[in-house]
Amino acid sequence: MTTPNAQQASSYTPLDLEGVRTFLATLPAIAARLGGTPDAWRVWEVSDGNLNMVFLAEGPQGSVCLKQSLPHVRVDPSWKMPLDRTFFEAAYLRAVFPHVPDLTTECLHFDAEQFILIVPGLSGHTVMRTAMMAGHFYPSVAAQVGDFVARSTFATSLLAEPFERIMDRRICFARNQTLTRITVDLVLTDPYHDHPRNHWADQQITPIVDALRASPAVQARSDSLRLRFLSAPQALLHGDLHTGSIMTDGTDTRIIDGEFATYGPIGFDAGLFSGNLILSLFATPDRAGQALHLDMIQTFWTSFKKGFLALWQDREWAEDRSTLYYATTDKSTQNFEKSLFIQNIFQDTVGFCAAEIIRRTIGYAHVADFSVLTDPSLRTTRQKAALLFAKDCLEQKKPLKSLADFLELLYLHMSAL
Ligand code: SR1
Ligand code: MG
Repeated sequence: MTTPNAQQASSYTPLDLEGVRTFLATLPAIAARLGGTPDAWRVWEVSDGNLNMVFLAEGPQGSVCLKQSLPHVRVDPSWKMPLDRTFFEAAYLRAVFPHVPDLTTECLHFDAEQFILIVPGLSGHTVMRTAMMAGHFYPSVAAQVGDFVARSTFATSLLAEPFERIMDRRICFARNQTLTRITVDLVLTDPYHDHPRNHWADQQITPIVDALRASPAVQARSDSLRLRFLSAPQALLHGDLHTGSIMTDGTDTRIIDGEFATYGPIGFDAGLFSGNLILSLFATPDRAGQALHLDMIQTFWTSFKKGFLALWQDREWAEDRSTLYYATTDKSTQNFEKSLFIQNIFQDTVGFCAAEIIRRTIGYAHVADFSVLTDPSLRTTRQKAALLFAKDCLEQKKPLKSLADFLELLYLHMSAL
């Protein structure tokens, strides 16, 4: 796929409901998937995220989801933005779908003039965050997301492919600079400084914000996470793997919304997902629900690690060994190198998890999870606890070397609730 020049899309028009119907009718394969005649299709808007317009269309035979970029942030029209994000989402789906066909959606069509992406509709699925806010917690979904991160990142890393293919893909995704800038600013920079985009719900949170900003260890770690995000192109990342980017019916789970895709450290995807599980944990009123979250965090990491190492092992057994970067035949050296690699991903995961918790509580884009707590003082207590946990993760006064260390720290912060 050639990167489009978004500024040259002169015929671009944002679609309304009737425009969606007309557009879909011009695409024979999509019209056949929906079945019947266009006037019989039900078309409705389901835009939910911060950036784009999203529509569903349903016909007698099936459904599709149509996503169109706007020339600005959907929730803030004064924040202008180029249109090319749906191009990168389409490119992401084309790169990873062959490796995770059961865990994401296929790109059925991309229109480079209108910046429209079409994927199959997911009827019967609910956004994972919405499901969790309604009290449905799924360890099986956590295992599936771990598997998704393992398969999508391994397949697009130097461990799986010749460097020439990786470099070509990096060239493509290196152009996703608008959304990479959002991540660098909103996730990894703004919360650690005074910035007009930051906000938080209650003044009682302010002393923790001040403490975060006054902590040399937090400042140093956030600086190194920013550098790591931009300078460790280990694999093609989803780039925004929060629980709003996951749809599930409890059995079938699909990761959507890969518009932030870029090459980066694998722990970024793992960290964002873990961070969102932990935000949901702190927003969960009861101990039983919290315990299920601990299961999900553990299950996610275990599934990721097991899946990643299994793929690595399979790769070593493959006949073509010419692109193996860890090709020593000495088993114990190999195992040592692999454990170091996973340990590095774990350290990144802890750091990006903490960064996600912090930015979703005091940055520009918050999570809805805490709105289930109707008592404002309980909501503040829980948000403060989440922030203090994240602060400890960044400071690591006691090193977090393993999942057990990480869970022990989490447990400590939960027991204070
Ligand atoms: C202006 S975009 C704000 C946030 O929404 C997206 O989903 C990403 O998480 C981004 O950081
Ligand atoms: Mg999104």
